[in-house]
Amino acid sequence: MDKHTRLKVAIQKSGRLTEHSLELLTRCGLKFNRGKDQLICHGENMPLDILLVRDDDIPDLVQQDVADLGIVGINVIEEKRLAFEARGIQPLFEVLMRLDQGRCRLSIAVPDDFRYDNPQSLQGKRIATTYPNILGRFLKQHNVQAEIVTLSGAVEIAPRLGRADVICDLVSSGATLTANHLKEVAVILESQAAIIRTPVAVSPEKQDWIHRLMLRMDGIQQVKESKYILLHAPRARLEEIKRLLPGSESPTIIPLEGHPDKVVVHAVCRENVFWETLEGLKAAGASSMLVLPVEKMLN
Ligand code: PRT
Ligand code: ZN
Repeated sequence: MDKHTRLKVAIQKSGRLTEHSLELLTRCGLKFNRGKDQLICHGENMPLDILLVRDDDIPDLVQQDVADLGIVGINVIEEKRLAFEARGIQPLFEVLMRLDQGRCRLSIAVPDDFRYDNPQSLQGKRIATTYPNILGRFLKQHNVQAEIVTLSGAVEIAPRLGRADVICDLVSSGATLTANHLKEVAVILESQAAIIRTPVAVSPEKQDWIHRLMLRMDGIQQVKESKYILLHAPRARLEEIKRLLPGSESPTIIPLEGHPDKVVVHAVCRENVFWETLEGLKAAGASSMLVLPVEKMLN
């Protein structure tokens, strides 16, 4: 009975995506108690439980219908998808939404003194990676024959140990590469966290909760930078003022009691509002400006 009514969401137990994933669920309104070393967190106010697992296991859990949803990097999703396809298994997970967290790229990096002009420079080389399938696809697309050395970690030290000539690894700031005398030469996949779900039909109760969660998450992503701005504007310069409002679609215009030449403008700006913007608005005749953070948005 429970399996058909309570949503199971798999997230990373401990790592770069853990805090973001828990924060996202909290902002969706979920209350839960996270005990130490707990593998399942019971949602107290929603029919939703969190499974805390290794990130690499998340696509498999969704594939096996143990979890209905998962939050995991596109890098892991793509690698798993290609691995399943290579084994003739149809991947049963699809990306519902990309999230604004966990951004990184899967790149080819070479020792500082290695001359790289284009993918052909990799011909005949040994490439160390934990992403053999994504790398294999890249090499195939560029018609390059190279040896893929699959490692489970510490890829960046493989060239120094003589295990490989170059590497293919995740990069965010680039500091790890620099520290290991490597340089990034080609990006083969742009990644960020995403929500995956099983395309297998779920019960109507679960489907309803998935839909509600997606709308809430979409709202959370939208309000991240958004600001609510209120100001008084001379009616004659309204068009100019509207143009100056960053990323706002259709502001609400209200007459200002006792001032026929003025209006009140309410707008949601999808981008941050900086002092320079306010100064520009002031120069265009706006006054009594108020900028507020937006907490929730539902479209
Ligand atoms: O234990 P578990 O298997 O769950 O964790 P994990 O060690 O496999 O994953 P974790 O926590 O390191 O990363 C989880 C996810 O975060 C990854 O799958 C990516 O989607 C995303 N992510 C974002 C990153 C990075 N940025 C990142 N920089 N994952 C790993 N790195 C590593 C990279 O491998 C390299 O060693 O950080 C190093 C490079 O960082 P810079 O900043 O020096 O370039
Ligand atoms: Zn992992």
